[in-house]
Amino acid sequence: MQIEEISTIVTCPGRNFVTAKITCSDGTTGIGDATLNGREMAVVAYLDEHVRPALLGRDPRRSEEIWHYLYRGAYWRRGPVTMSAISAIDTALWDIKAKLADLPLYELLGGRSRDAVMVYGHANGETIEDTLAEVGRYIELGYKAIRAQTGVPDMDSTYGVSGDKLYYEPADAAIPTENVWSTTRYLDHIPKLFEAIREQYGWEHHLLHDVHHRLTPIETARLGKSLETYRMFWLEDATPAENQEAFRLIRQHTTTPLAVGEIFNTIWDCKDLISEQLIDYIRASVTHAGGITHLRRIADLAGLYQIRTGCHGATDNSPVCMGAALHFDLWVPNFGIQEYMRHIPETDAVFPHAYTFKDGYLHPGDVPGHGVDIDETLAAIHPYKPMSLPINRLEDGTLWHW
Ligand code: CS2
Ligand code: MG
Repeated sequence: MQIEEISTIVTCPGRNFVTAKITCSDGTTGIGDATLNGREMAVVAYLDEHVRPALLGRDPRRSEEIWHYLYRGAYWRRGPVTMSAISAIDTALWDIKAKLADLPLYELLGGRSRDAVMVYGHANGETIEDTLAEVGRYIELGYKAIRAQTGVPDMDSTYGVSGDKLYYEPADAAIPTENVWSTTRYLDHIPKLFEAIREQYGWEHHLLHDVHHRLTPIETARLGKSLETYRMFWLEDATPAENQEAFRLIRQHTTTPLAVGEIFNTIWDCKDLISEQLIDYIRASVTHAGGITHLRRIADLAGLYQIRTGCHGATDNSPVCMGAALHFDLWVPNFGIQEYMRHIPETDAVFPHAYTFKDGYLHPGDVPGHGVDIDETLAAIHPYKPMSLPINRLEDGTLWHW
């Protein structure tokens, strides 16, 4: 059996997605998500120019060897572009492997460790009142866990707040939109949001919040302490995590659980965070952290230190990522939670899938493979649209973290 063709399908049904499709000599196909928000075409070039020629003719069942062939063979290891390309190929090969076995992907990983996958939705609003209403809507939709984000008085924008409530798409212009940020105003305001949520909705639901890399470690410690009263499920990406040691300082000051890792792309990005138990949830995703093959390794390391998974699942992770992630989530012993930002109907039409939502849980379905397909005819009517993520500045113009 051989890899006969590898194609990259770029489509923009509401937002840009890149899908790697592998076709085998027996006709079996598999797909993987290769979307890197704002840098999509870099991954397309990597796949078309450097991966495809090297893999044609190889045995698709040798997925572990192919992973190392692409990782070590690149010489220039790691990084989001390389690892998104490897992730997409790996996911497609696991999809093929499961189809050849005529089994849902989770069975090949070790079978179910739970009945379904608890997910969290995104409630956001310009004001605390608006966000409270959105939290209520997610509770009505059956969510057990809700991420809450709100605008900050006297700030024109902040992360995670959008006009469109159910779908949040931050890549909003070809040339980066410029946002302005004030840590002081933000730190004064956010505790009021969670006080209001607990006051109005009580303690039955898990509450999450994403700081999106914008604080220093000591500011994170301050925010973590100020939120302890509201029993957060996690505080996410509070400070840039390249400096893994920074989390030692945070840990000295607060018991608020910490989640990090959606922008990580290998185990090396989080080895110290995990082995020193500096975080509580690892957010690495199937799409950006080396596919199923590598994400299993990250999860197994995390499991040694009682750290749980909380895979990234934003709108720029395609339904292919969501489908593969749900098979991973159903299996992984140290599962924590799965992010679930719903895709718009236009996107779902291009990516028919077997996963379903019910009462705050997702289930991947039981069709062979990861259960997601791509309608290439529909995909073709949505041409790529250059879009970038915003940049962020402090009020004095200093470039900050978006
Ligand atoms: C966010 C993402 O969902 C999240 O936790 O951090 O929406 C992130 O902003 C986007 O994936 C960036 O493309
Ligand atoms: Mg995030």
